Amino acid sequence: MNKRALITGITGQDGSYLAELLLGKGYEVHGLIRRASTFNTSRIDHLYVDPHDPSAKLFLHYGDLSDGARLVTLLAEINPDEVYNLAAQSHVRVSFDEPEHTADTTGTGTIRLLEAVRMSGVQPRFYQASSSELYGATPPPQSETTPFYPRSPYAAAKLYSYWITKNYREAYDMFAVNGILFNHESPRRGETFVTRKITRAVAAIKAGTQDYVYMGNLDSVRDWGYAAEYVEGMWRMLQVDTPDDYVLATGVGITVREFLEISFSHAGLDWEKHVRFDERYLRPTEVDALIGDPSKAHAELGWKATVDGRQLAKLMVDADIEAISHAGTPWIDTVNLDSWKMATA
Ligand code: NDP
Ligand code: GDR
Repeated sequence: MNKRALITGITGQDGSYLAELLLGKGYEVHGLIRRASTFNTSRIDHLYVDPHDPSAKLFLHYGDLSDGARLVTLLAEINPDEVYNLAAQSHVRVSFDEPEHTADTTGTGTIRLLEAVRMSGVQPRFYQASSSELYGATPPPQSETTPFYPRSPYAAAKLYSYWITKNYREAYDMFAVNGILFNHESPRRGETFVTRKITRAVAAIKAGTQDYVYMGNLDSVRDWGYAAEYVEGMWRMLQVDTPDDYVLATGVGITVREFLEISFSHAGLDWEKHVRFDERYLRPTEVDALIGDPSKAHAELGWKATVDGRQLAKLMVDADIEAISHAGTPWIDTVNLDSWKMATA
């Protein structure tokens, strides 16, 4: 029998890569999607097969992490072997504007899902999308033993989710793990996160449809990796014998300024001519530097990132330039990672 997985947040960046990975491994994949007035499935449309087709392996279900009863009935109906909780209000800056909503989705949503697992009587392995934002003000390098110091409503909500996942592991003997993932990006990254904002702007400026991009703090340091590699790490965390928490990171940190420089120069542009400051992109409390130590994941899961922030900037610029040239969206990555690495080695 093939395994069955439920992914919350399947329409997001990570959800789409994880769905691809699991379908490729022969899983039956179920995804929770929110009802919206417009279609919100563009990242997974290429995976969709009409459910009437006997070959269909991907099934989508309406639901929301704010609706606990729905989660119970859905879990009972699907009876998954693995649950990946990726859904969240995931934007740090937005969490200062919508702190209560962020707490409800990114924090309380996790306990609703964990309780739904218990109440429905199913026994899946459970993955919680924890974040390097938990470290906040604690300086790098950050590992599984580094103390947390959240600096935003988003990070505080994720802190609750981290601890409640750990508590359910200890209290109810659940196979529940936290993946503490450092920033990971891709051509499918949401357009308002800094990397994608930059690479889309580079493509538009290069195409002559935009002159400037307005940015906030350029001094912060992030450890940017490639999302397609990180979902493999998530899956590996659920395949081990004993549940535990793991950092996934590249171990390489660069500033937003350096990501700008690399992205613009890759397209033959001078970033200083096109970047302007707008204070609206500043955060009331900033996270200055995140650089992960992924040695535990390497030793115990055999997982290692091969693409760092410098390579990622070029990969994402290439994809956005390619997408703009045919007025498309790069949901289906136009860049094959292996051929890209060979071409730029
Ligand atoms: P995205 O913002 O791309 O995707 C978030 C997903 O959550 C979307 O599918 C969204 O649905 C869904 N969602 C939001 N609110 C709800 C809700 N109330 N009920 C059900 N679904 C909801 O995030 P990423 O893919 O980048 O990240 C995945 C997870 O990993 C998130 O929890 C994020 O916080 C966490 N994380 C991400 C990191 C990164 O660098 N990408 C690093 C560390 C942690 P819709 O499409 O309808 O909006
Ligand atoms: P982050 O990602 O907050 O690290 O959270 P984001 O890309 O939003 O910001 C990274 C850094 O860039 C600075 N910055 C700007 N950020 C945005 N979005 N827009 C700007 O114009 C801009 N200018 C400068 C920010 O101040 C910040 O220092 C992401 C999310 O995916 C979380 O869900 C996840 O948990 C963490 O990564 C790990």
